[in-house]
Amino acid sequence: MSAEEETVHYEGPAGGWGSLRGIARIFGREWNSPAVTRTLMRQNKPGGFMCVSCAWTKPANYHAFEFCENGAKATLWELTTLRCTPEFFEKHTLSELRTWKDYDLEQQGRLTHPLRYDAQSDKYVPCEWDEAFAAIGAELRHLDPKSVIFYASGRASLETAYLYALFGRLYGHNNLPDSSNMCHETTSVALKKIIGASVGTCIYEDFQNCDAIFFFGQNPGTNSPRLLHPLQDAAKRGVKIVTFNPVRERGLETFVNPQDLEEMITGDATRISCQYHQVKAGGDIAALLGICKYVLAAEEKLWRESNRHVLDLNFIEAHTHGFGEFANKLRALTWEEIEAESGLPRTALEEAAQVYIDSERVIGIYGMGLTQHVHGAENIAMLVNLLLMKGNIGRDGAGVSPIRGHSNVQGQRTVGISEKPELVPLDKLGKMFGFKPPREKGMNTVETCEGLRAGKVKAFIGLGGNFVRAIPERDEMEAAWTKMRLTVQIATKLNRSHIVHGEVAYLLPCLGRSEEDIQASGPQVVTIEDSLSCIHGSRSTYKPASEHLKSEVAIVAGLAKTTLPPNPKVKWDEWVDDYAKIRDLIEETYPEEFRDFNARMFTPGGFYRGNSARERIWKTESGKADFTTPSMISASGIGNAPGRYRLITMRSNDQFNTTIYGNSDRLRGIEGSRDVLLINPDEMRNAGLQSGQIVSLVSDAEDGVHREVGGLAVTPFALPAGCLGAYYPETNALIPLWYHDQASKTPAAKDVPVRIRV
Ligand SMILES: Nc1nc2c(c(=O)[nH]1)N[C@H]1C(S)=C(S)[C@@H](COP(=O)(O)OP(=O)(O)OC[C@H]3O[C@@H](n4cnc5c(=O)[nH]c(N)nc54)[C@H](O)[C@@H]3O)O[C@H]1N2
Ligand SMILES: Nc1nc2c(c(=O)[nH]1)N[C@H]1C(S)=C(S)[C@@H](COP(=O)(O)OP(=O)(O)OC[C@H]3O[C@@H](n4cnc5c(=O)[nH]c(N)nc54)[C@H](O)[C@@H]3O)O[C@H]1N2
Ligand SMILES: [Mo]
Repeated sequence: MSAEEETVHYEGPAGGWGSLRGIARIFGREWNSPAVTRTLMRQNKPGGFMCVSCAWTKPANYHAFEFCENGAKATLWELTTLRCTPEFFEKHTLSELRTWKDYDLEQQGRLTHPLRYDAQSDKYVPCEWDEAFAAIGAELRHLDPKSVIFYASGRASLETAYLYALFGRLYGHNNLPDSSNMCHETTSVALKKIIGASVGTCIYEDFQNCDAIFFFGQNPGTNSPRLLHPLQDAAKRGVKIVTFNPVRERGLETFVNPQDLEEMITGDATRISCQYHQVKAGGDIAALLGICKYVLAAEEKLWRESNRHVLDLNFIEAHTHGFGEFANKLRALTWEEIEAESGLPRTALEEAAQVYIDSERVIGIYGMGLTQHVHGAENIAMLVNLLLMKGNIGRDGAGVSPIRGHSNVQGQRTVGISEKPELVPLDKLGKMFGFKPPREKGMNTVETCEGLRAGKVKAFIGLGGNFVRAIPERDEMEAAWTKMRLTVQIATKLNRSHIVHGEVAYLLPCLGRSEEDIQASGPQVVTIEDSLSCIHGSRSTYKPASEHLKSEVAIVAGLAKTTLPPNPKVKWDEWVDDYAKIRDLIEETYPEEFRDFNARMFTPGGFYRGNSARERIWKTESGKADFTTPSMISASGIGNAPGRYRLITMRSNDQFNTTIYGNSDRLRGIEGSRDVLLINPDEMRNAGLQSGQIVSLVSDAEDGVHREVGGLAVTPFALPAGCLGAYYPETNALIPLWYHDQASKTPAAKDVPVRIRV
């Protein structure tokens, strides 16, 4: 049997009929209603509503259906007809609900009423909004603001995010962690340090003008399917897409555009990647060092032989810092070291390097495969090193392009949600609202968990998200969570973070972005920022799930009003009545980025907020773009040991983070269960395991802590030697809290040290 036949895999292309069947299987009838169809047709178009799924850009030249399989799933999940009412909570205690699976909790549908935890019955009971706001305000007034966390998941609008951050600072802290602390914080820290801009430098046109794309650790087929459109166009133009990923992801292999009738009928799939390198998890620093080493050798050879250059020496001279040291490192490294750590042969890396040498304009794309590592920042720095060698930043058709996760996660940071006070215009806020903003650094996600452990965190407000499910070290954290005095969750659907709770607990149901939001001045618009730094207005006319829901803006304002003393410059009611006034505040705070905000928010394709690195203005310490010489060759935080594997925690095609839509991971051929352990067939045999055998994973982090996740079915899958795959969030109990990127504290979820226990 060939290795291919032996493993679980999927033969069809990404997209195609499978994607339509994928939607129909989950939503059946629901997806046929005229109101739902109308809403989907307006998704991601100017004047319509912006998808709640991923952050990929919404181009001006949109398709008839500018939504994808997973965007449609996310919208339909929000527009479901199922309701999670007070009657449901009357029937179930929270102790009982804690034994439920994530899927079954969310499957109850949309939350309809504000709820208060009643300790006597161990149930959530309905309450009035005013009662909830008053009680929460009273609790917050009694607590030390420094002991309170205001978490945000990256979905809430710019308007909500701005007010939420303002509320936090008026209250007296910078404790504003965000889902991005588990995601692209590595990007924000690394890019800021080396190119002086914390976000990607590419715009949409770059994808139309590039000659090659180097693609690291991002899975567009599942996580940003609309990115497959420009990738397909690029591949058809002959752009060379060179991919590095331990998993052979279908979306990076072949794609049939479900929007293209002819392709759908003929089944003509486009090949996406021209080279696919199954790098070992944590092996990207080594792989990139190998590529850079070959490029440098090619430069030295060409110069010797014909006095010409491979590198852009003018750019390196005028715009960068640290090249000499980096070049010395490349010369000193041996190919043996590079091959051992990357898991790739020298010839494969040379082949990739040759594409880089031959291409005039190159884009580097990446996702969680680079950011979620102990040396994630060095992963990103190495990709930037490669790009800098030929001046591929700040030029048309070139640049670095991190693919963001949540639909407005980048924007929330832009408008002030940050635990890092130095990134926020505090003086300006102080003047605008007549107060002294707190200067002390706030807690990020990992620090919040450390604070919980130490008993320093007394209250947690969650603006969306599912914190206890998303974080590492789950078992210890869930226990610590219940020691808090107050937990408040603002949410659309029931999840684990609502039923693990503090002494006083409230669950506040909000409108989703796909629903109509009417306030005193009429229907409201909200705005978001996408992965390419374009700002879009979003408006929906869909009838809300319940008449008792409030908008996130109204909930944040409601909480702030009962918590803070009156301040004539802070006009919560006026802002809730008309969100255009909040946009005016955003413009006043960030005049360069948000000029004429209200007038420009429906610009087709969004309006671009600009990027200094794209203009080759380097706001770094050296005043230039920095070459980084990594002191390590592996992104892994812990050495190799016999029996130790690197566990990759993965997303399936049927989930959005902790929201599980179903048990199909179609594009990987895994059906029916998420409780699987993916392993290379040779490795499986070497470990004496059999396909289908049920095993446990135990932590091998050498810190004496027992962490275990059991009930996993061994599944042969084409992974590099030494790597395992299993799903997030089920396996989060295996990630030590201390195991995170050194620069940004992003948990290292893509290389978790484990052993298999039979
Ligand atoms: N449908 C759907 N869409 C989503 C989400 C979702 O859960 N479902 N989540 C949203 C969010 S918040 C985010 S952040 C993004 C996440 O989107 P991605 O960035 O794509 O995140 P992952 O799927 O976790 O992992 C990305 C890829 O990294 C690869 N990988 C793992 N380890 C390594 C490594 O060491 N090196 C390399 N080169 N590759 C590696 C994995 O095989 C995988 O293909 O998607 C967003 N969009
Ligand atoms: N092991 C491992 N752990 C990971 C990751 C990984 O790859 N591996 N990925 C990390 C990443 S990239 C991220 S971003 C985090 C995700 O962490 P979070 O962002 O905290 O989690 P989500 O699962 O996206 O949150 C889902 C919940 O959000 C609520 N919700 C949905 N829509 C709305 C809305 O419009 N408003 C409000 N207020 N609430 C809403 C619903 O109640 C839903 O249950 O997980 C991280 N954790
Ligand atoms: Mo994310």
